[in-house]
Amino acid sequence: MLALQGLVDAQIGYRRAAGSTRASFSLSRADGISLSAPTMAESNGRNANGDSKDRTDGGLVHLQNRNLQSLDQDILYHLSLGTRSHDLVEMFGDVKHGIGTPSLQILLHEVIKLMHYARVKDPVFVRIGTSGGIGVEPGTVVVSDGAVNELMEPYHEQAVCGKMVKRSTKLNQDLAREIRDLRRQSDEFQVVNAKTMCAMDFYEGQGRLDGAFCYHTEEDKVQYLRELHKAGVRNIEMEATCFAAVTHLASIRSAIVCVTFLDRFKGDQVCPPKSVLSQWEVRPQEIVCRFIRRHLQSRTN
Ligand code: R2B
Ligand code: URA
Repeated sequence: MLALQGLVDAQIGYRRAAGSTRASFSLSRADGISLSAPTMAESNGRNANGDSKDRTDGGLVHLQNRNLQSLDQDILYHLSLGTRSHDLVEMFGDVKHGIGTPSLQILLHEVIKLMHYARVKDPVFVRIGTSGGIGVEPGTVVVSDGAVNELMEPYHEQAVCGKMVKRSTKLNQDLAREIRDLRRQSDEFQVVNAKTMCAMDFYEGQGRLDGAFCYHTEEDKVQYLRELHKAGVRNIEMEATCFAAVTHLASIRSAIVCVTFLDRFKGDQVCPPKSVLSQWEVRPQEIVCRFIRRHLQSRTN
């Protein structure tokens, strides 16, 4: 039997709010957030551990990153908000995200147990989602043939009872190739096999310069992206190592299929309009549907 678990960016617990496809908001006054240029300029020199004496001013939150000053607008991608497109002073976001390895790992534990109790045979798990590309055309679908951590190691690390446990992130190469080959000539996008880097954070952890803090330089970022590219990495997301390691541990065949939303060599912000992102977002689903169809057909023939 074939069971497919499509994990769309592990967005567990999302509720849809009007006008938002990614998160839910309850709106009220934004009286705790400020982006004051002088404070950012002053505070950029602070040490990266966050050891500053007083980072608030009458309760206002200051952003310690002067890079933000040069942005035309700051797109808060996960919140579907922008500093120009929305009146943030009028809005306050109470956001419920399920992004990253911790929430995914909980889900995988329970889905794997479910497979066992339901007596499912030979399941295939596929994670589908979005990612940032490295040196590939935005909109490209990357079918991972390896998953590495931020240090480019093929492991998922986790503390268990106070001891670090390293688990291999080996992915099934035949499955990765089979899914890549499902691209049709008529598809307006490329489908490639490559390594995927899994980060614990969207901003500093992915070398971005546009987080609320930034203590690295543009040169550090570019050098890091070049090293990743040289190691065969073509996209960055936030669940791959956990997904690969946990399914490998459970002897479940699995694949990771993610579309890229931007080329990180060219920037950090996810700029394409929502209509374009929505079209790109379904590409992994299209490819994976072809895979499901093919296997269902071969079972009925
Ligand atoms: C890709 O996109 C999400 C962050 O924007 C995260 O879940 C991931 O892996
Ligand atoms: N998801 C990520 O984790 N990184 C990106 O750059 C885009 C989507």
